[in-house]
Amino acid sequence: MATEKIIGRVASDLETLKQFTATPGAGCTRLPFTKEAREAVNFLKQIMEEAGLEVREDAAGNVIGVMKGEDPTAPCVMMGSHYDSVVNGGDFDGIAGVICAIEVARQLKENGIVPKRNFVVVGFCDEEGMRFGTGYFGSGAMLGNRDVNYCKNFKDKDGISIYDAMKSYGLDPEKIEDAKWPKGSIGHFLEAHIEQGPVLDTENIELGLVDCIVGIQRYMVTVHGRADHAGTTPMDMRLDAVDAATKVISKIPDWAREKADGTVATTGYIKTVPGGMNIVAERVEFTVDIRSRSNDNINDIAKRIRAALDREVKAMGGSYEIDTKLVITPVDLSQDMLKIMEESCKKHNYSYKYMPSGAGHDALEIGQVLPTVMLFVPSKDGRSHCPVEFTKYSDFAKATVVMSELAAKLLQE
Ligand code: HGY
Ligand code: MN
Ligand code: MN
Repeated sequence: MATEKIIGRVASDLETLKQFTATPGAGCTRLPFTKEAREAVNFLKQIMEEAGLEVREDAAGNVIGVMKGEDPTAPCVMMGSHYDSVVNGGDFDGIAGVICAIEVARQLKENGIVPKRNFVVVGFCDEEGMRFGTGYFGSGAMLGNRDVNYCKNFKDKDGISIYDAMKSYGLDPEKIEDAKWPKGSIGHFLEAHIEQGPVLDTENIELGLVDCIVGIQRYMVTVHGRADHAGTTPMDMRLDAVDAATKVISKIPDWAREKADGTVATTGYIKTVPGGMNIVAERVEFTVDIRSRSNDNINDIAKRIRAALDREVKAMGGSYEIDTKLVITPVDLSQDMLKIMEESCKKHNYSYKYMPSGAGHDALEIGQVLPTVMLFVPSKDGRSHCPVEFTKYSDFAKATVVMSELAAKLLQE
């Protein structure tokens, strides 16, 4: 039962965490390896300790709290989400899932559950990939998918690499592989998250049982032309990077719409250099984010983008390169765990529906290799990745009741 006590604890924790943003009054900006990340991690450590967990920070910047089970060597049950955010984002994306995990630990203790295996709460670092254009850094490191070269390879808009950002944050990037967990040490992964879309709110449904997560491919494309005078250079003498790039960019949404199955594609970032209104651009940088439940659809759109770049950039007389930032396939989540949560919803008379996730999550990375499940709570008006992102604290409380029953079952098997 989602009591006032549970609602009060979730509200208090999230109200405190709202303060740790680089853009107060303009949403949550909590990028990895920054002052705001450090403040949030310190607070998470404090409330994890207060919940009786053994707390540590790993080599990737993940914050981990362990409720010891009778057999600590058995595969653990892990629950968590990410503590970083996008720029000018909302106060609930990711971080609310970390709080839900801590709240589940509190309820397991209050309900006198004696776990046979460890219950591990995790706040992941840099799920969004907002600063370095990547994604799933903390959860990827936990699975052994991040190394020193990866840390050196990706840089933020100021040219600071993950490697250097980690060092200035107090981590040793040379030790990134220490964040890896031994194969078989994690038995199940659970993640509570805001839906970030309109379905639950529109249909007035309390909880979303997520049965699959879309695959994602992300690219940074740079088209090289030639800087020239915007007035004196005849049109047939220009190497106009914007002309070529926009002929490609403008086709991408239609290629997604043609799939007519929920496939989406977005160009969220475009930059012209040097960026003068009376200068023919020397180069254009733009991102592509393609998502679908069908990996073939994602590959097809990526292929069409390459073919269009070949055609348009060749016609312009310039060149281009594509920097691959993220390639991850769609994932089906655990039907067994979903069924257990469905029974809890029925028991507590919470309305629910099975649904896909159009957003990527740490569960997308982790679900590639082990039994994983997600539970959504409604996003008001479907808005997310913006300051108006909102979910009622009572919705999070309901999710913690359902997930603590799932966790209790798994921990006593
Ligand atoms: O981009 C996403 O889908 C997630 O919010 N990281
Ligand atoms: Mn997000
Ligand atoms: Mn998220």
